[in-house]
Amino acid sequence: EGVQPQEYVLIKMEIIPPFPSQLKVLEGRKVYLAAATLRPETMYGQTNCWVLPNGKYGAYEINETDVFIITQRAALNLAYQKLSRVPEKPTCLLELAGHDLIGLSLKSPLAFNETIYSLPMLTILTDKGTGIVTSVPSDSPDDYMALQDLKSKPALRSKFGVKDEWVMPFQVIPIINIPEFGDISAEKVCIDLKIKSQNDKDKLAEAKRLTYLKGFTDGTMLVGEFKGKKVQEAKPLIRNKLLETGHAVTYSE
Ligand code: A2H
Repeated sequence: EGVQPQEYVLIKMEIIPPFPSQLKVLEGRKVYLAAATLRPETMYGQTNCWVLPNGKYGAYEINETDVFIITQRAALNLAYQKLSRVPEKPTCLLELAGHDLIGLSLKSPLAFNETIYSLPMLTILTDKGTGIVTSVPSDSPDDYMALQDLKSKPALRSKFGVKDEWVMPFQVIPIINIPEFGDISAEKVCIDLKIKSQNDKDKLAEAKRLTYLKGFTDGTMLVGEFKGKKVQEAKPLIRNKLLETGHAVTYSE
């Protein structure tokens, strides 16, 4: 972990009822997969959510109405940031494995896709964020490669019980132009660097380094309410809008 605290935006990805059997005890509540992001301005381009199949998660009461599915570690941190029903104490309604979360139907704020699905990503770290990641393959090399892996490898889909219709209809959506990399920067950089899979750690680190700073300094929004504005300008506006409308909360660690 860095010396500076990192402030994330937690995107509330709502589980659309009816809930599957392993989540039935939560039925009737507002239940969200809460995804930690540093790029709230990219939420238009969400194609799916990522969970770690072997990760441990829980359904935690955030207030009288909302339940977040996140790691225990994140729930404890949130409890000390005034985001728990009982002050400074996470209350877990249900323990879950990442496997239990694959294939949930979700509605996520700003996403052009009305319904998206939770899918397995093998490189999620359990000691960062909430252990839940939203996927924006146009602008995140990790997301682009993990989605490519699922699309191109039927054996990987079947290993995790992933149905074709949770993956195959979802195309990469151009949302930000970066002069050097075009309208789908993650795809361009992954192809240029000849990245083979989500496990190609060193090359992915280089791809992220190349796109991350440039996206912020040189990017222009192609879509949404702030279309035509620089990412630098749009980012805080979109962040604040997500927070004010109750579609997201902030989280530091
Ligand atoms: B970002 P940093 Cl479009 N394990 O959100 C692995 N990755 C995680 C994670 C975890 N436990 N928690 C969050 N993340 C991802 C969007 C995005 C992100 C775009 C482009 C780049 C990007 C959509 N995914 O991050 O190590 C989340 O993905 C590039 C760094 O704290 C989060 O933001 O700097 C980012 O990593 C946080 O990474």
